[in-house]
Amino acid sequence: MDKNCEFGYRAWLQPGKSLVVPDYTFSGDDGFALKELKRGLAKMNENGHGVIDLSVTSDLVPQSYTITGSLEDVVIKGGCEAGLLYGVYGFVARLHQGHTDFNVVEKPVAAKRILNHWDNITGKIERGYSGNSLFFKDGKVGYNLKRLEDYARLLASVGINEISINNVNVTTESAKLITDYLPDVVKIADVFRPFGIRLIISVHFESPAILGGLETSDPLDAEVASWWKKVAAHVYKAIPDLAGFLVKADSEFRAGPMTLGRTQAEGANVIAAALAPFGATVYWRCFVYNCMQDWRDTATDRPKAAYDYFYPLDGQFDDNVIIQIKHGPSDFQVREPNSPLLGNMDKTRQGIEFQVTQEYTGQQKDLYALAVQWEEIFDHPVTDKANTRELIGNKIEAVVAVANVGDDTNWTGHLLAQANLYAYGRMAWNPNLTAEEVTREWAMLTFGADPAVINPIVDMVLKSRSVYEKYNAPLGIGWMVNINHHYGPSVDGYEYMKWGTYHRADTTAIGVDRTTAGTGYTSQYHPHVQAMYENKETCPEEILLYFHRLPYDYKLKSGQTLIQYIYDTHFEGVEGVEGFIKTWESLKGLLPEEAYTPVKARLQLQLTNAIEWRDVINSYFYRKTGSLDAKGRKIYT
Ligand code: GCW
Repeated sequence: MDKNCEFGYRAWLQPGKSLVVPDYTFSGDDGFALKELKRGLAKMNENGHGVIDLSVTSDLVPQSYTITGSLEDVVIKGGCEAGLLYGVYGFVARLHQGHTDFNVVEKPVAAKRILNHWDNITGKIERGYSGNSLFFKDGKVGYNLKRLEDYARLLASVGINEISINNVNVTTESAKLITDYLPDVVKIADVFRPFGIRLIISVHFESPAILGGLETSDPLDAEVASWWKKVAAHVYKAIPDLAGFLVKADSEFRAGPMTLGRTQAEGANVIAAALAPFGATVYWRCFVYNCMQDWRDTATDRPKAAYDYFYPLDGQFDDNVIIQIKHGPSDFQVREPNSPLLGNMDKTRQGIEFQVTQEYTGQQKDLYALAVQWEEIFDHPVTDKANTRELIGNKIEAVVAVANVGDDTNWTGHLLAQANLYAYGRMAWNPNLTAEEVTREWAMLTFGADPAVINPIVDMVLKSRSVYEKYNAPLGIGWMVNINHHYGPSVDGYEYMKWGTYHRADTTAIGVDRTTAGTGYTSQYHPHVQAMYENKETCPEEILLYFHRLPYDYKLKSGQTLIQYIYDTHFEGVEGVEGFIKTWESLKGLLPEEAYTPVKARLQLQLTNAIEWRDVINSYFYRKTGSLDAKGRKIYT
C-alpha cells in the first residue's frame, strides 16, 4: 500500500507512537487475544517493567470483560474468548485515552451487534459509497485475505459480533452462497471466527424453486420444508457456527410468502424450522410495503404498512426468528419517528435496523454524524413505559446496521465517516453512551490526544447532523431527493411516483395528516406516544411535517412562520458547512496531510451540495407561496 494511505487504513487502530507503557511480560491465556494485545502495544514506547495477566473465566458472563489494576500490573478477564478479546481492545483503547488505573467492568447491552453488507456478487455494493465489495469480485467470492483480517479486527475492536456478507436483494447467482459457493463462504467464516464474529448469509425466499428446482417455494409445502432442512444441514456441516439466514421477502418486487397467499410468519417459520436444530436464527426483515401505490390514492399511507402486516402476527413466529425492524416507519430518512412496531409484539423477538451507510444522509460526501441521530432515536418513547434505549437488551435483542465500508483504502470514502462505523459498534454495545462520548473516543483513537486537534473535530462532527438536516427537506418531511441515487435535491422527485412517499405541497400547505383525523398512522402507537404526535402543540417540532399538514403561515414556537423557517434553515445550513471548512482549515499542519487534503475536498463538495439544496428548496417554496424571505436574502425566482 502507498505509505501515504496507511493513516486512513488504520482508522481508529493507530499505533500509539507517543504513548509510554511498561515493557510488559504476559501471563495466563496465550491464545488469540494475547496476539492481538501484543499487536496493539507494538509501536508504543517502553519504560520500566509491567505485567499483564489475561484469562477467560466462567465467573463473568459470556462477551463481558473486566480490566483491573494499574499500568504496571494489569489484569484482563473475559467471560469467553471473545470477551477477553474485547477486553484487550478495550485496554489498548484506554491507553490511547490516557488511562493509567483500571477498574473496568463491561458487558454488552445487546447480545447481537450486527452489520449487514449490501454487497452484490458482482463486486458492487448497493448504496455503497466507498468502493467495491470486500467479499465479492466479478461474480464470485473474491477477497484480499489480509484486508479481510484487518476489517475483522476493526469490527471486533468495537464489539461487532455478527455480519451478513451479501445483499438482502439476493439474485439467482448470490442465492448459491448456500450451495455452490458455500466452500468460499467457509473461508470467509474462518477469517472472522477468531475475532468472535459469526457470519450470516442473506438467502433468497424462492431458493427451493431457484436452487432446488421445486415447482414452488410455498412455505406450507412439505417438499419445500424438507428442502430447507436438507440445505440447512449441508450449510451447518460446513459452518457450524453460522449465525443464521437473513431474508428480505415481499419487499420491493421480491417474492415472499404473501405472494403465495401465506403470512410473513409462515414464510419465516419454514426456514426457522430448518435452522432450529443448529441453534441458528432467521433474521426476517419487516420492510414490507406496497411499492406500487398510485399517488392519487390518499387512503394508503406507507408508514403504516409494517405494523399492519406484522402486528397481527404476534405469537406466530417461531422462537428462533428475530424480526428486523427499520428504526423508522419510512426508510432511513434524516428525521423519522420510531417504528411503532418497536417494543410491541410481546411474543416476538426483535432487532432494530439502522444504516451506517449514508444513503439519504450525504453518501459519505457530506459529513453526517449518525451517532447524534441514534442518540435521539434511543431517547424517543416507543411504548408507554419505555424509550428505545431501555428496550435494547430487553425486548430488542439485536442491533443491526447496514455497513458503510468498501475497498477504498480508508474503508469509508470520507475519512470522517469512519466515526459512524466506530460509533455504531460502541452504541450497539452500550446505547447509554452519548454521541459526544463515542465521537470523542473515536477522535482520540484516530487523531491522538491533543485537545487543540480533537475539540474542533468533535465539535464539527457533532454539529454535522443538524447542519445537514437544515439544508435537507424540512421538519421530517423526507424524500425530496433524486429518485435514483438519493443524493441532492429533487423536491418533487418522488411526488408522482409509486413509492408511497408524498409531501403533497400546494400553494397553501404541505404535509400529510397522519393523525386519527387523517390517515390514522398515529393510532399505531401506544396511547401517550400517540397523544404526543397527534397534537400539533406537543408533537416535537423537528418532526411536525411527518404528522401534520400545515399552512405555510403556521407559527412555530419560535414565532417564525413555516415558510420563514424553511428559508432560514436553508441559509443556515450553508453557513454551517462554510463553518466546517473554516474549522478544518484551522487544523492544517496539525493533521496528517493524508487526512487533511481529502477531507477538505469532501467539505468543498458538501458546500456545493448544500448550496444546491438551499437554492432548489427555497425557490421551490417561493414559487409555491409567493412569499419573500423576510430577511431579503437572495432566492432564485
Ligand atoms: O431504501 C431502500 C434502498 C434499497 C434497499 C432497501 C432495503 C437493499 O434504497 O437499496 O435495498 O431500502 O432496505 O431493502
